[in-house]
Amino acid sequence: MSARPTVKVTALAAHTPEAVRAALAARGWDAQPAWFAATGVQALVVLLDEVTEAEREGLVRWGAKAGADVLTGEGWALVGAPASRLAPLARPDRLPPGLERLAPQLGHFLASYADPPRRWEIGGAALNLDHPVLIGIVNVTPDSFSDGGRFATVDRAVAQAERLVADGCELLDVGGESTRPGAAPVPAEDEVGRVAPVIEQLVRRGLGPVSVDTRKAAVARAALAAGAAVVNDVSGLAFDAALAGVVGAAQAGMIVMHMRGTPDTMESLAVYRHVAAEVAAELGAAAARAESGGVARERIVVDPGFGFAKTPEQNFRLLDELATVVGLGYPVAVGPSRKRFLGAATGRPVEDRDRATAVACALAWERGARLFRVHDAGVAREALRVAGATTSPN
Ligand code: PMM
Repeated sequence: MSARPTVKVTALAAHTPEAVRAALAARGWDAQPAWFAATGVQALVVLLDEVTEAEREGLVRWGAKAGADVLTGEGWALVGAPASRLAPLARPDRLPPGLERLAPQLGHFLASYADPPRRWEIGGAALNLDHPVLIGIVNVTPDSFSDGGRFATVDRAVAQAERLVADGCELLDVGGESTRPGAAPVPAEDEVGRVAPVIEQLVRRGLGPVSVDTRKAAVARAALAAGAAVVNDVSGLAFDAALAGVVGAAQAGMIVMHMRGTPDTMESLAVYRHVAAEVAAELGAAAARAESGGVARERIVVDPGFGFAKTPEQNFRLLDELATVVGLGYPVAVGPSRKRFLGAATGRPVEDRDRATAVACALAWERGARLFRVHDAGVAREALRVAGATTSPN
């Protein structure tokens, strides 16, 4: 009797469905069923807050039957299971009795997990998100923290924009107010005077689409009139409640960024028990403010706001746990470019942080970010080309 070959064990990569898809495809499965099966066995962990005692008990009973891990405490439950096991919890017709309140939110999360947004609608156009999208920074502030004053004239701003576009940027973000800690506020008229002539020139020369980095409705209105297609609000609609209405009426795109307080007060507000979960919750609320203010969902991108009301350690936790922000279901932009936390890790001064920026961008791409706001696009583009090449086209 011939000996049987020993059973072979292969550890598949579990951080994306790709390895399971490839294993099934190699064994003759068609592409589509292989992909659906692979996303189904993908392990997910969701944290549910504000659950009642009865819901906790219901979840524990369901978990025991369904083979899901359920950890609970006062008011919360953490559920770990393959996506296919979690799916019934999102379906009102298949939910165990007593767990009805879970369905809408879970359904929303599972739907965007299975089918993430692939396009971002901006003013008059759409950006395709199937590859890393670079947003080039054109600062026209006299005091921006990393390139203060250098592009303060229209000609210089145009020259910088031309370089960024040549290096692959698909959107140019023009800002006229520094948001570094303790920066002096700029009156709206001064901000308009800085950004509007630059935006006009960029659009006229076909360097657009252009975004305006502002917290103020009056500045956004003037920038949109000058041809901007996106408003990038670092305050997440906390500074000027009228901003969403302006963006909505213009049918422009909007970046809603997370921060706490204002540039003056934010450093004292960098206190979190679980930074990624709290940033995602606050950012979700800000995006909901944008939607209820009139900005269509497909026009919204969210940004965790690296460096805004976060310590270096919190920025790194947030970068590692970026999938929590991606789980909100909006496309995610990140702006780690040249920031202090990168200096904390590398010991490099602000003018020598483009390599660190590129690495942070690649890590963020792997965790689901799609848009990258950078001062210098050259190295970031290379890093993102490599990172992008590891991701399957699904
Ligand atoms: N960072 C700064 C300014 N605007 N906007 C978005 N969406 N995300 C950011 O991280 C961000 C931003 C501060 O950096 P800068 O002064 O170098 O532009």
